[in-house]
Amino acid sequence: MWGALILGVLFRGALTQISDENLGWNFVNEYNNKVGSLWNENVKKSWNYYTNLTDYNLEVMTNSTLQMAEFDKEAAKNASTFAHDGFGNATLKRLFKKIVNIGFAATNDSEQLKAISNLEADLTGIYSKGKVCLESKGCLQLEPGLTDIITNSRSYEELLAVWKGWRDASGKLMRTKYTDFVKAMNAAIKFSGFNDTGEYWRSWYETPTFEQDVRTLFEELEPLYVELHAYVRKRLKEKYGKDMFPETGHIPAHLFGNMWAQQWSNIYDLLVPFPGASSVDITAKMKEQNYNVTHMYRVAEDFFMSIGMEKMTDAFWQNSMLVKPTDRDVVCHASAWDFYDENDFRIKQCTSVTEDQLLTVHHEMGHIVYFQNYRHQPRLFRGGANPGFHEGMADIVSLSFQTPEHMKVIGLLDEVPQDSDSDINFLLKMALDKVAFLPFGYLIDQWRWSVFRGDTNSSNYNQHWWDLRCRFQGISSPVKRTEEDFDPGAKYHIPGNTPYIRYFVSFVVQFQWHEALCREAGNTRPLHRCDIYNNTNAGNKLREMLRMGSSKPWQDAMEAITGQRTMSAKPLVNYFDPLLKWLKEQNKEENTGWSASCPSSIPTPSALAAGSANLFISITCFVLCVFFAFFQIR
Ligand code: BJ2
Ligand code: ZN
Repeated sequence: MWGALILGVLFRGALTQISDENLGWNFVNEYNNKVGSLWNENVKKSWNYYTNLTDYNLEVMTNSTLQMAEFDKEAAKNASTFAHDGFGNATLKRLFKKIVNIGFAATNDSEQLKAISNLEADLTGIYSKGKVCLESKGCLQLEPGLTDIITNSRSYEELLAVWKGWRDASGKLMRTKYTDFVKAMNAAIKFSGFNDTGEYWRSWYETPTFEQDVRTLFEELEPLYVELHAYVRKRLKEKYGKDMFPETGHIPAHLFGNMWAQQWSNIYDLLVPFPGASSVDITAKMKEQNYNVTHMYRVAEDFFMSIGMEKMTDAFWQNSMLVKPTDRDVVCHASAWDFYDENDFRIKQCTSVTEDQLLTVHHEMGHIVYFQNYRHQPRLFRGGANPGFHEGMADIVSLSFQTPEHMKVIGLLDEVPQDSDSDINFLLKMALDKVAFLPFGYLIDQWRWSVFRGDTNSSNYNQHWWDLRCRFQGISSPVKRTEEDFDPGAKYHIPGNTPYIRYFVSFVVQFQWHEALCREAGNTRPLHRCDIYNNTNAGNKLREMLRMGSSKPWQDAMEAITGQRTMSAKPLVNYFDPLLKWLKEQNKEENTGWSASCPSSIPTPSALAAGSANLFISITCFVLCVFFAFFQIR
């Protein structure tokens, strides 16, 4: 299938490995040309499934994935006829390395691959079709219905019903399939020489000390999180009553305005440090100004263009799915798609008009801007410098966009406040997203790596999940959990099989980049008030990194933007320094921190306790009545 070039290559390769780099270049060029239409077809078929969850679309997608795996295997075999390890040209060597490392496709058992593809799609389907039926509001999906309630309700019981309902409707149905999924992936990845799937995922970071490096970063950031946690706990106790909180210091997981307690800014109204000072309700402002979905995407596009990035292509506007269709099941979880033809880039999002969603629009468009910037690269290099870089790029704009300065520019704030109380208000709001996320971003793959290693299995999936949630986030389940439940499955990236440590990396590096770009922009304000909007110097600096795609090790990409070659937690710590001082002051009387293990008993809300007491009384009455009636009759 590779034509004369490969035949020649194979013939000579059978005798001795080829060291001629010119032949190597011919090989990778031919690979690049062939892979274009194959990847394009495969992405189209995945898109068709994700935007219309039918069995037929699933079958078409799976067939295409299997076909691609065949191609990968053949290409890897042919590439190994080259002595590529000895190539002098680093780019050529890197391209060969990518052709040879084919991950799961290396398996000799196509049934395994089929199982992986089908299970991933099945699990994603369960997540995306999940519904919770509530007495008061009918049956709701995660987006927008359940999310609306979790975001806006301030009733302990209602939040609890939605929190538990979602876990019953999603994760709980995935247990067996997930166990099979792990088994199939681990079996297949052995053919690529990895001990387990976690080791394979970590290899994308090309850093032998990666696991230790992220641990060190996390530990550097933990003191900041602990202070935020203590402050939030104090305020939530005031709202919901002390007796709702376990003695261990954990916070019940359903009270954060977010289904997974991963980002907490939706409960900012309960936590605002200085109610008299400036703070805006962006969602309310957006509604007041009649924002619609298209306008949200235009606002994001305008930001990227203001720093010198290209506009979205016509294909983007024609092909994207920006609102939730009403006539079919789709995967609502927002995502960005590269079709590898240099023109077709799409976002799939069930967009509603809220502040959270406006940030997600910027996030997904950030991915698209990365795609656009590396589209001139060979297809094998069309990826982030590492997965954390793609996510960092997706979020970088959020640090400028949310400043009061920028809110004023786009008309969502009337006056830019200059007083220190308003500044603390703003920093707390940012911390509720950017600091609260850190332990969550860290722990998801701690759980998955442990599952892939075999240290955690189906007999303790949920136990280990909650051990990590309690230990790192300091949150606990508001209702009893058992191994009947599978709470990891209630978070998209577990059924969707998207590695998660990338987001932890992103939340660290985005502050490094923000600092570097603000320096480039000649910013004189504190880092948290810097807005790079309209600054093409900052944009050019960012582009230097984006253009590289994955053609160089990530350390080179980091150097292009920051001048340093390592990840560092310092810029994030510096950014929040004024808030940390303020939080410490607030927490003077508090016992900060929490027990390493989960609470052994769960406080029960009085209404629910009253509910169960009533039920007990009713049953007792019923039994007594039957008893007396029986004797009466006799
Ligand atoms: C909302 C966002 C992901 C993302 C989607 C789904 C999984 C991968 C992609 C990739 C991008 C790429 C998301 C945002 C921050 C925290 C996290 C969360 N959706 N993905 N194709 N986020 O990263 O955009 O679009 O690399 O090509 O999941 O937990 O919400
Ligand atoms: Zn992303």
